[in-house]
Amino acid sequence: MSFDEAAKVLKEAKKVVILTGAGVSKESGLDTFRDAKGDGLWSQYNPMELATPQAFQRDPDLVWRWYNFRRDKAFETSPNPGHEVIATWENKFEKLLLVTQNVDGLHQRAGSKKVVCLHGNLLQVRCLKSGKTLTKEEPFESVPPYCQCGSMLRPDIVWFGEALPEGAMEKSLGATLEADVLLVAGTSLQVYPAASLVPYALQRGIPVIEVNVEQSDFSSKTCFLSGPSGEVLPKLDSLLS
Ligand code: BV8
Repeated sequence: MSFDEAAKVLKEAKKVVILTGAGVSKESGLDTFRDAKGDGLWSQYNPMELATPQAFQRDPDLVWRWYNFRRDKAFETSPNPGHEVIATWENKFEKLLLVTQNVDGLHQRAGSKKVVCLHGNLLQVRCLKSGKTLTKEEPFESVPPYCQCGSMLRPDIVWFGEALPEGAMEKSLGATLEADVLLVAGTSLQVYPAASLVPYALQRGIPVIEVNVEQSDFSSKTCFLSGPSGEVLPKLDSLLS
């Protein structure tokens, strides 16, 4: 399928589900997850090992320094045209649900309201004792931070081996089942169960438009639009008006 064919599918669509990953934040200057090591200090750590409850248990200071580094990066960046187009599409389609794997909060800052955050949010923390979540949109002076109750706070992030927020996948799969099209942008589709939205849509014959700078395991079955999402999504949008 080409750009024009993808635009035709979107033009005829009433219900749209969008799944995004770290690639849509790349043009805002944030590293993608697999290269979220940043430079210098973090180059010797593997994000796949730091984003686990075991790492936090073993060395909460180290894990907190990594998340604080990523929080600070997220504060310094702004949404890019890819985030902005997705936000405007909430008013373009009869029904649109954004399902994101990203934790940087950039979709919300771009104006997206109907968002399922599958993996949590860097701007939220959770009390280890009570489980209460707090939004913390300014940098921490020191980490690990502590709750007023005296217990340590953890990032309100879904780590590998942890369950996704209750109902998040059910809501995402339910919307995909009803969708006329699933658009996937900026994700390697390597993390589950998030990536399962794609085979779920394909099995039901729902068209899947994929926006990425490199192919994924599913690209032979999707409508693959090659290019950075910050350029491809505005181009698609211009074909819809
Ligand atoms: C769970 C928070 C069960 C942390 C993250 C099958 C079913 C279920 C689970 C599994 C399964 N198989 C394996 C598992 C276990 C595991 C898993 O998926 N492992 C993988 C590595 C195989 N899954 C889990 O552990 C999940 N939990 O299943 O729990 C359970 C049930 C009940 C009770 C207990 C347990 C939890 C997974 C969540 C992990 N947390 N994030 C943090 O961020 O610090 S996932 C992490 O990876 C990020 O959220 C990231 O978003 C996500 C996915 O990566 P991508 O977003 O795709 O980013 P990536 O870097 O990989 O790729 C970037 C892409 O962008 C590339 O394709 C690139 O080409 C593209 N790109 C670059 N530039 C651009 C671009 N595209 C467009 N434009 C550009 N400019």
